Amino acid sequence: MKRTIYCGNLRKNHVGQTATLCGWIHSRRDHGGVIFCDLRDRTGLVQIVFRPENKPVFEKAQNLGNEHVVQVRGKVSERPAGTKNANIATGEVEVEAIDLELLNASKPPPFEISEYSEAGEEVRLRYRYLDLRRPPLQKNILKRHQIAQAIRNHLTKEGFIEIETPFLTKSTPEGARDFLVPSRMTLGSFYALPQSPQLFKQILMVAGYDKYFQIVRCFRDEDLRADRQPEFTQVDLEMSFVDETDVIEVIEGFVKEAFEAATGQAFPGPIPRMCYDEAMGRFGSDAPDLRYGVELQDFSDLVKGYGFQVFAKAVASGGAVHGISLPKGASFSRKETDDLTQWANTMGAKGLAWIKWTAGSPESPIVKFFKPDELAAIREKAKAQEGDITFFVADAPAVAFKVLGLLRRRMAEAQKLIPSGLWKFLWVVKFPSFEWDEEGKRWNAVHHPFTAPQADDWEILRDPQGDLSKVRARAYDLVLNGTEIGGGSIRIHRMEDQALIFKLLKIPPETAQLQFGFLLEALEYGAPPHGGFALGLDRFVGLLTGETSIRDVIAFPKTQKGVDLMSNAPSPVSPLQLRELGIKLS
Ligand code: AMO
Ligand code: AMP
Repeated sequence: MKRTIYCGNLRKNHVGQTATLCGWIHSRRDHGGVIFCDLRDRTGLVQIVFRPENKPVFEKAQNLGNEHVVQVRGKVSERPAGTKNANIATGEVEVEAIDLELLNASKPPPFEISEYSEAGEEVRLRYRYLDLRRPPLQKNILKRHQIAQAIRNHLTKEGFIEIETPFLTKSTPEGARDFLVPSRMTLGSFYALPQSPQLFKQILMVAGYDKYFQIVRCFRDEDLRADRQPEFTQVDLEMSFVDETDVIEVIEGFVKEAFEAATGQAFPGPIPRMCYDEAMGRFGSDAPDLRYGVELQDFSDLVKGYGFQVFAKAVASGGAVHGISLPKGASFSRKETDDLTQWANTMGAKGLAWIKWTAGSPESPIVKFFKPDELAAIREKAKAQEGDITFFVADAPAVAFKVLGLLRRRMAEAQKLIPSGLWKFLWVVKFPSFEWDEEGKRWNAVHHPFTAPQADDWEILRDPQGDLSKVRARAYDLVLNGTEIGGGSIRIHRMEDQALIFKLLKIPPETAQLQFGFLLEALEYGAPPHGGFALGLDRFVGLLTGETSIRDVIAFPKTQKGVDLMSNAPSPVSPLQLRELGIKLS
């Protein structure tokens, strides 16, 4: 190593020593014959002093530009009184340069390498290596390492074995589109990049490696958002001879280690559990944010006999009327409630009714449809105080939950109801196994088709008239502050059970055979009962570092359009490459 110490580690106790530093020129200031440079490496900055008495070195220093790479040997000295800088960790010392070697020059960077960058994300992603020199990103990347390390250490200590699984493989049914890789050696055939190692980890259980884990890249071709990347990382694990409680215990173990490594705070565990139905009913979401109240209420039974036909008819036709009350919402203007109504329409609601509980009588275009005692009953059910507003959606329960769940979140953000510094973990359990796909007129698996149903629900499955919407899965999702950060389940481990699920999902045996025949075959060779989980590492690190986008915790992320602005991937390939793959573009 050319360096003897990192810039950011120099302190008063090094005074008198000679140090060799390597790094980037952060800034240079000429002060009446003395040159001061801030030298930066990944630990921070230190001030270097070049004096004219040391002529050859001083002359070299005159040509230093920002982001030039240098090696400096010098004597550590205490800064004179009045020149100390309390804002930086090395602010009590400086280095009197003895030697200077320019290792490489730099073009002027397109944006300032500093804590706060005004530069837009596009230019930062194009020059990601410069962006990554900035302290906030360095902190995130380092924290990500510490979190991954804590998880790896913990799972290893618990007896888990890290095993790699293939990237060039077959499609995994996690519900997104696959990224395909054409095969040159088998023209016309394609590998699929794995959406997760789901099939392989189950097969590892059949193979007897009963505690598997992997910190692994997954690939999904889906529409991207702040918390979604086309390639992302999971902490993936699988165990044999376990039930939900065993898996959850292991996960809480490594999540605790990671949380404490990242935040230095005590882990707020054990993590409470909530059934899916309760989560939807109270929060309108399967990933509820428990940092604030504002819970949904079910008004269906109350309003079904009242005179307001929109509500009564909705209940009569099998729908429901749900609502939420927002503290101090009575001050909303007509424009604000109109805008919200319009927004609710775009989210799929037929309407958004509201009542303002003002000091006099309640205000709303719909109050005229209710008698005074009915309004009083509604207000009581709504738990509304004077000055609040209650919003109502009358629709199929799924629509009402969705719109009110989104409204709850939108209002909490707008009204600043979310306290900072709170960490609310939650297990959501007993998900429905299946959801009805109106377009395809078929049932789809909510998780993946290998998820076991609750033991009691096999009866419904085996009954040809059984109502599949009632079947509950042995699935569990981990939620942190309203974001789903992971999910898993106990799996089906008997071939005949799996075959029944495929039949109910209308997956023809040929298709099942083609897509995951290898798993089905493996199930016939002594598959043990098993279950597992996958944590979305990017999302978890994003939340722990307080970032709003997971792009800020990934070294080389892609844009919303799936583009790597630095390497320019994806990009066209040469005609020769296409010919070799037997591909013609249309
Ligand atoms: P699931 O599909 O729920 O489960 O994925 C697990 C977790 O991965 C994260 N995640 C993502 N993060 C960033 N970008 C994405 N595009 C993305 N997609 C998912 C989420 C999610 O909770 N094989 C199962 C796990 C199992 O059953 O063991 C699986 O992949 O945080
Ligand atoms: P209308 O009778 O259609 O003029 O509706 C009267 C009020 O009820 C309006 O404020 C609508 O926004 C509201 N409304 C209509 N349909 C629904 C619905 N499905 N859920 C909630 N409110 C609704």
